[in-house]
Amino acid sequence: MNERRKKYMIWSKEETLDREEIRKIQLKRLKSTIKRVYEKVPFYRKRLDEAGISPEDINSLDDLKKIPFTVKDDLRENYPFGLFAVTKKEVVRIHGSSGTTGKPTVVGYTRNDLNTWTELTARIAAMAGARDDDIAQIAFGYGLFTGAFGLHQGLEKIGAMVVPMSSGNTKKQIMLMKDFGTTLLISTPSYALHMAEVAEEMGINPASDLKVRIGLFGGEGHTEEFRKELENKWEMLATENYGMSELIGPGVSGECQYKCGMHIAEDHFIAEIIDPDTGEVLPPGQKGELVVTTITKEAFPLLRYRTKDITYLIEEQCECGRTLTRMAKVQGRSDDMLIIRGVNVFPSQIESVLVGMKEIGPHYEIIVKKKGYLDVLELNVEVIDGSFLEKYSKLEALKDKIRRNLRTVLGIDAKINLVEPRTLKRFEGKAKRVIDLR
Ligand code: DLL
Repeated sequence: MNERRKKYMIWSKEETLDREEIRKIQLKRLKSTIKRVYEKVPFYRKRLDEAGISPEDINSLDDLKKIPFTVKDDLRENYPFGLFAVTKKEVVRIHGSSGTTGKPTVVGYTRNDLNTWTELTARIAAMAGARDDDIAQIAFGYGLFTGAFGLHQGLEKIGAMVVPMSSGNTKKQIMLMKDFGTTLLISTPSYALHMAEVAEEMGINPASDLKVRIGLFGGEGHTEEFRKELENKWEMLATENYGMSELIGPGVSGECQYKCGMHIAEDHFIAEIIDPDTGEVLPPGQKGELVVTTITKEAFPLLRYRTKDITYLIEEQCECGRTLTRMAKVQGRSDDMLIIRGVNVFPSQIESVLVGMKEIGPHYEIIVKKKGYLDVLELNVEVIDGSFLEKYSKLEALKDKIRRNLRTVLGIDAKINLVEPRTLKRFEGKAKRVIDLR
């Protein structure tokens, strides 16, 4: 990669500051955030008083450890606006969690927050290689969900031509992609896969008939095997981006073209990894739950928010020249972890076995049941070639192979059901592949 191009992709100078410099910025912003929430948010004043901490006690980044965690239930208990640190008059936008049932988690943005967010999504888009001559099709849902609006703002800022398609209406998505010559696709990875399939049904080869060169994916995890599948089908660079509505939405971290972990916007967030059981802070490289403190948010600041996402931090310098700490691919959420006959199983481990086997497609369902007192793991897996299902011996051999591979990775047995191509559910947003019937 030549120097000019490399420079182009680095959106803001904060991405390449010395570590010492970044830490200085973090401490200054942390202190002012704590002072502000102590003054403005009764919930935090009470929490900090109860813990015997006053804002003056925070004098180093290490002092962050003294501050109690904030959890999702705190947000629920203060629904809708109880944790806002500004008056409603100063709030210019509301977003919310993507949960489909119950009350959403409400988050607010001041005008400055929206500007910050725009900068951060421009940063991750540029990191992936987005440019002002790109045509960016947003196939995340517009609404309370932060995915669409967040990336929309950032891509406009970069100067790309934004197509606000929203999710769904897949045939029209493909038609516009072809007619407009879309070069960037913004969606969940599972929807991108579904779109490729629908394109094929329409007689359009996503790799050769469409011009999509980069996928900015996020909102859910996917394995490296799944990424490969996407990159092959679309002949694109698929980058992964992490965020959460409580923290800001997309823009918390994103991958550059080297795809070796997501660069965290450390000038706006302090990331820690903790042992989810003890709350102890773990060193870089060690896997645990991601805890994030926002240090520039005005309307909805959060101190040490437990994300439940399992990952680890990477401090080694990246080839792209950015000095920001990276977070590894999220392995899963601690509340997604299945305990099957006492064994901890992340759906992503199952995905990494299934996706990439040449006989089967990337579509599967994980079902966990009880048989008597015993947990049973059952997988519905789509084969690529339907005629396969007619050859009993081949079918049994394939089931056996999947079972064996799974046993090697998980250490437990699974019942495998091979099903016809295109029979399992497809997703236009975040996929739900686990059905726990226990
Ligand atoms: O999903 C924000 C977002 C939108 C990020 C679009 C990136 C792109 P929520 O709806 O609040 O916000 O869901 C947040 O989604 O705690 C993770 O469990 C999961 N998640 C988001 N991005 C990733 C990712 C948006 N790249 C929750 N890998 C988070 C794994 C992800 N999980």
